Amino acid sequence: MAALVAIGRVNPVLAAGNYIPELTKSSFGDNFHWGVATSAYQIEGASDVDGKGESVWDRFTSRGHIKDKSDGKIANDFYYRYESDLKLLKELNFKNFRFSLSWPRILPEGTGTINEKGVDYYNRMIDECLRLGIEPWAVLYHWDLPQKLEEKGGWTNREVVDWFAEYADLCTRRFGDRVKHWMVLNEPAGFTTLGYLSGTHAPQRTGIGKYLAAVHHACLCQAEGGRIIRRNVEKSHIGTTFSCSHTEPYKPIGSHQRAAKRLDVVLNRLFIEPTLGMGYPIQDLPFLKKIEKHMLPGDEQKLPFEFDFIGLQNYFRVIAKPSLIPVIWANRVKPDSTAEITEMGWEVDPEGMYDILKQFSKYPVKEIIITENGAAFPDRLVDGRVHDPQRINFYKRYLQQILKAKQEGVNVQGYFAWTFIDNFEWAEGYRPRFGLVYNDFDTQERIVKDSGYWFRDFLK
Ligand code: GBH
Repeated sequence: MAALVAIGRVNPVLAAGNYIPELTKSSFGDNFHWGVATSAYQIEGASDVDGKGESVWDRFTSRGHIKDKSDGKIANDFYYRYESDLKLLKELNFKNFRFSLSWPRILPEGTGTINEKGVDYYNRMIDECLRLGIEPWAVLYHWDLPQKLEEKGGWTNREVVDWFAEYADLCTRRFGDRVKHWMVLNEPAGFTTLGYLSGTHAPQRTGIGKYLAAVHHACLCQAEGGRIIRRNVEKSHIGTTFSCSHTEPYKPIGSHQRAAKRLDVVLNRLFIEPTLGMGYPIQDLPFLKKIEKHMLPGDEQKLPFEFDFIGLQNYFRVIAKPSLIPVIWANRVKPDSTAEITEMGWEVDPEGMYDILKQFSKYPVKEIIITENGAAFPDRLVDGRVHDPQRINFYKRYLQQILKAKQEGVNVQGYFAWTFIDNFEWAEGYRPRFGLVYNDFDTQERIVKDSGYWFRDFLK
């Protein structure tokens, strides 16, 4: 805690004696949704079988952009192993499974011809969930855009709104009789920033103009996707997910506070505020005015949608200081040497989860669900076991902060651990392991980590 104080964390909770509630499943309530989250490209494998089309991630990985030169061709082989994996999920006492639908598996060209074998796979997987008493939670888009669409401009082309509408319509018609929980996008801040600005992710086509176009089109799809689900799915429970990080100034002085505020705009506010009918937060980051160049008359009315829940995904806080380069809204300060960090270099900061929940609860949203939270640590398989006390500790502390926020009136109704099984961690490859279950990538053997057993007992 000393390290946090040293970098100027202003936390009234700590000042007030840092009350931490006792962690029990029942204190979250009987209707609380406990689950794990996954995504198609990260676990399915089968990247070019049964008619699946190429995605931007197939292309990106084939160019050797991944740290360990790997790709998602096999990943966890979940496409073929979903039955035993879902059985294992049930044994760990999770009742909810979050997965994403792979757009190019369903529509290989992005639009037009339907790949029935891909649809079949999801039908079988969804049916297996239901047979086991596991609730399926589907995400329409978790970053694997069909390569064919990227070749037409991808998220920077406004036509993506029509392409996405066709895809969303198809998915909800085919699966909506059985899937009731839907999420439109996974972390639009993630795929727009990493894919079209920093270029660390696919499709690595970067520039401020491309980024802003992608942001606006993602916001249009977010709302349009919601409307399509509502139209096609009876008794639906509709959400979308946002990454978020509690943002603090490095020093308690004006320039740092302003930097933190700018970073807060791009990390936390940019995608939710248009959905709520508040428009883009241009006032607090004037540079965003350039987004208007990508807007057509009537767009403002198309941006809002009343979601049943918003999914928040929180991993770390962000500390900001000003940047000397005008186009960069702020610099991020790396955690210092005394901070507790994960294998991703992310700071373990449970209180940041509490802070961000408090921040988002000020918006008029019906319900919040933590749709991702978790950590990578350097796990080792020793004598058939994986002892990961750091991860157990991580989960306990983050869950305590969620519970605390909930007890103070924040309407959090679910929690999804990221993630079920060690998988393809995007640009990092297979090294950072986030799973509750260890994966031996040579044999595809699944070994439940101590943290997996911890959840099993906690959820009993
Ligand atoms: C999630 O992203 C992903 O949904 C999931 O697929 C992934 O495996 C998991 O986390 C673990 O990494 O910081 O300005 O670049 C979480 C990481 C945090 C990345 C927020 C994007 C926002 C844009 N994301 N970040 S920025």
